[in-house]
Amino acid sequence: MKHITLLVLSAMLSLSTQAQVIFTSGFEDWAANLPTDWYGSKSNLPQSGVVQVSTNVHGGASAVQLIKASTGHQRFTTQVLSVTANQEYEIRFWVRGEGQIRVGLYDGRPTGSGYAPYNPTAFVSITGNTWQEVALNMTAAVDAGNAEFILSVQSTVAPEHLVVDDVTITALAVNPPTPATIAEIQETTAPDGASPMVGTTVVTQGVVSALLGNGFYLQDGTGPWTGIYVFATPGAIAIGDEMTISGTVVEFNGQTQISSVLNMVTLTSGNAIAPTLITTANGNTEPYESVFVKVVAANCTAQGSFGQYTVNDGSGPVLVDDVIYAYSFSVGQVYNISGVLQYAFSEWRILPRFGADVELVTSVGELTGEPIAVYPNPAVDQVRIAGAEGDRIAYEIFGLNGRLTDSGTTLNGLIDCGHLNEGAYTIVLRNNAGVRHARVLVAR
Ligand SMILES: [Ca+2]
Ligand SMILES: [Ca+2]
Repeated sequence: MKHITLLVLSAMLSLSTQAQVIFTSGFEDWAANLPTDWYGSKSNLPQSGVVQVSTNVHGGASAVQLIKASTGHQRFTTQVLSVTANQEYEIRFWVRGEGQIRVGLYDGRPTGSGYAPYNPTAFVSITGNTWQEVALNMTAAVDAGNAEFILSVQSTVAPEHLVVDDVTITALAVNPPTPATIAEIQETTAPDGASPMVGTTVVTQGVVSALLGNGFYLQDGTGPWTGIYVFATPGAIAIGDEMTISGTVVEFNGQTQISSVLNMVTLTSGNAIAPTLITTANGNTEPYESVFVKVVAANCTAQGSFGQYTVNDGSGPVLVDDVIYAYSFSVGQVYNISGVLQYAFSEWRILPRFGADVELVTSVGELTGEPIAVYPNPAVDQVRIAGAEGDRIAYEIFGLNGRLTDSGTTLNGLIDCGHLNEGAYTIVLRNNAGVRHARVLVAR
C-alpha cells in the first residue's frame, strides 16, 4: 500500500516539472477578418495590418500576414491565457517574409504598465521569404488569468511583409529546488563564510524570527548555523510563522541570503522561537550569522554613533544596533539581550526586535542559566565548581546589587573569593556548552 502511494506521489512530482503546451494556433479559424484565438485587447496593430493568407502557408489552409511597414513596433496578441508567477514560457512559431519580429508578454505585473520588458528578447530580422522557425522565451512575474502573449512587429516590407503560422506556447520544465536545511545551507569552512550551496535553488523551512523592511530572518531550531536571511518583502508574514521557502542561495556583502524567492508558503503561525545562548565573543563569528541569539549578563561598555552600543560579557565585545528596535542602553549597566545576529557593513551586530528582547539586570535573580553546585558553601577564600574540576571556564561574579564584582577564568575548577567581602554572590559561568550560574555565600 505504501509502495503504491509513493509511486503515485513520484508520478505527480515528475508531472509537475515537465513542459506543458498551453496554447497552439495554426491561424485556421477566422471570424470578422480576425483569427479567433488572436487579437486580444492588448493588440494595437490596426486590424488592417492583420490579413488572412491562404497561399504558401506553413500548415493547414491559412496563416496570418502582419503589416507594420514603419519603425516603431506594434503588438499582435493572443486572447487571454493563464500564466504562473516565475514560470518561463517558450513562444515558438514559423515565419517568412521580410521585417522584424519579437515576442512579449502582458501579465498585469506591477511594473511597466503590466508588460514584461522586451529586453533581452531582441527583434529577429526576417529576410528571404523562406519559412523559418523562431523560439523565444518570456517569464511571467505574477499569477494572472488575463495574460496575453505578444508578437511585436515593425519594419515589414511589401509585398509579403511578415507571414506567421503554427504558434506553440509552452510552459517550460522547471528544475525542482534542492531540499536543504538552513544548517546545510549555512555551515561552511570557507574563510569568507560563503555557503557551499551558492547559486543553488533550494527549498528550506524555518520559523520567522525577525522582520526587516525588505527581508526577514528564518530560524530552524537552535545552535550554530541555524539562521538565515531571506531577501524578500515580508508582506503579511509575522514573527513566529513557520514557512517553506524556495529561492536561490547568494552571498551579498559577506552575508548568506536566500534571494530570487520563487515561493513562500506559511505552514503554521504563532510558533515560539528559543534563542541560542552565546557569549558576546561568539557574536562575532560565522556560525551564528543570522541566528536568533541571546547574550547574558553583558556589560554595556560604550555608546557608539548611529544607535550602536558595545556590550561585553567578559569574553569580548560585540555591537548591538537599532536597525529594528531602538533601546537606550546605559554604559556601565548589565543586560540580557536577545536578537538576530546580523552581518552588515563588515560588522557583526545583535538586533533586538522589541522591548522584551532587552532585560536590564538589576538583581542577580534575573540572570539566565541553570544553577550549578559549588562547594564549600559558605566559602572562605576559594570555591570549587562541581563536575568542572579539569575545565577552564570564564566566570563573572555579581554582588546582590547586580553589579559585576570580579571576572576571570577558572583554574582546575577553582575560583578565588578570598578578596571578596562577606556576603551573597552569584557566579555566572560560561563555556561552549552554554551559561550556568551558582549562588555562593562568602563567610569568615
Ligand atoms: Ca495554418
Ligand atoms: Ca555565511
